[in-house]
Amino acid sequence: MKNQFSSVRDVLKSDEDGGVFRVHGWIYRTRSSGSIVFAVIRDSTGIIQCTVKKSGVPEEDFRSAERALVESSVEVEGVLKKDRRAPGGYELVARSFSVVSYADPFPITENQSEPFLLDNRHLWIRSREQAAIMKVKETVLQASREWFAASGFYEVTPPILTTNACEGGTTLFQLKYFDQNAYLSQSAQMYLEALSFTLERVFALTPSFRAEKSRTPRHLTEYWHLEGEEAWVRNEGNMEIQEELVSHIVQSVLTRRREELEFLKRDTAELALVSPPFERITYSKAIDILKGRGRNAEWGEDFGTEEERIITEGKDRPVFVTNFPKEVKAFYMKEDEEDPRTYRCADLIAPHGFGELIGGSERETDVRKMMERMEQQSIPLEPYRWYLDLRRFGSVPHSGFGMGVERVVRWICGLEHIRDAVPFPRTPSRIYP
Ligand code: NSS
Repeated sequence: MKNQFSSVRDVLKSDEDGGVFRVHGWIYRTRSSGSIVFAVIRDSTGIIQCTVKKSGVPEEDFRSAERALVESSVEVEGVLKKDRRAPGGYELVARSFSVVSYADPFPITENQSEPFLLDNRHLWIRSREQAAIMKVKETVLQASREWFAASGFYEVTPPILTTNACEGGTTLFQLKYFDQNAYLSQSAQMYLEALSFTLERVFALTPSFRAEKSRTPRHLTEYWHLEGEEAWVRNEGNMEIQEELVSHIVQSVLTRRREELEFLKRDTAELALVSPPFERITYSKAIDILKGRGRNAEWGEDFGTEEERIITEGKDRPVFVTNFPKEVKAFYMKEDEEDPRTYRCADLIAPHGFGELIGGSERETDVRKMMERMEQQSIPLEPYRWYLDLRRFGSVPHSGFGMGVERVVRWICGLEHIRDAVPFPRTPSRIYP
């Protein structure tokens, strides 16, 4: 008899028919029929069916089991018994059953509306689907950190409160910083550039904020941003880093989170193919593809979801689109001397409409070119004085990228909406709970 509590996974894995185990968790499902209660118990590792028989437990325990509603927290001691019909192939025949805390009637039942579920997100995150997604996300983050560490990157901690807009003034959340105006960070990039001239290869995982009113299945107003910056690396090297990172993430999820992907009904055959190199096509070529498919695409326009879907049609892994026109990208990118209408940049686009996972570029090192562009675009110089300084004190070629963690989780899990890739989504219409 084991004194301590075992996880549901360990109990099921033990394969110890007749063994005595104690588990604690929450009631996932329950039904009773006279002298027997079937309570399925959930913990962080899985679910197990507990059979509580009137004749098998103290009288008081049986009454507790009958009374306890879904999501009550419980402790059960029982004998493990093979049962093909039970989830996991075993049930726990209770010897004792005690309730830690009785739950009120649980508001979440089957077939509820999306707004209702989002209002009750603090409870909805207990669902097995949400648990599976959060576990995949944990692996995405862990695998990223592993890859960066193995590739000579330092993890650093840039600020979130800033006075400069990295990705343009239209999507800034402004706040009062005592008697100054400040913003929530859109990207750590500029600080990472500064840090890359100390540590050469740096990365950071930070929340990023975009005051985008776009209600799409791929936009959040607060998301987790994984960004890398590398001194002495040009755009091509930057893409190599990204394809290796993304491949390591995908392969790690495939080996460590197979069960979760199966639960989410994700077809993994295609993910298994994700390995370097990823295809690279220029923006101009992408425009030709779009035109070839009968799409009204003009050189100089940015791509939306539909364009990205068409460009990646028939592809089984993400594709880099390089050399975007200057007018659709930010002022800090490096001009491509071979095609000065464009920057040395790349967006990484996932197939099947999952869209842009990463935005990256080589950075402009010529302070004059940068200031000219800022002037043309009416960007005030003062907040960027420190950023321009980086070009004045031993600048070197450098590049970097930002990966939307929820975009990647959405793609890997095959989720319809990005909000399910984050436990408490923030969108234009939602900041509760
Ligand atoms: O605007 S980005 O394309 N690029 C940057 O912010 C660079 N300053 C990053 C860098 O070079 N260090 O955003 C990067 C990624 C983009 O590809 C998406 O995957 C994700 O950030 N992203 C978002 N995810 C969720 N919701 C929203 N609104 C969002 N915006 C960008």
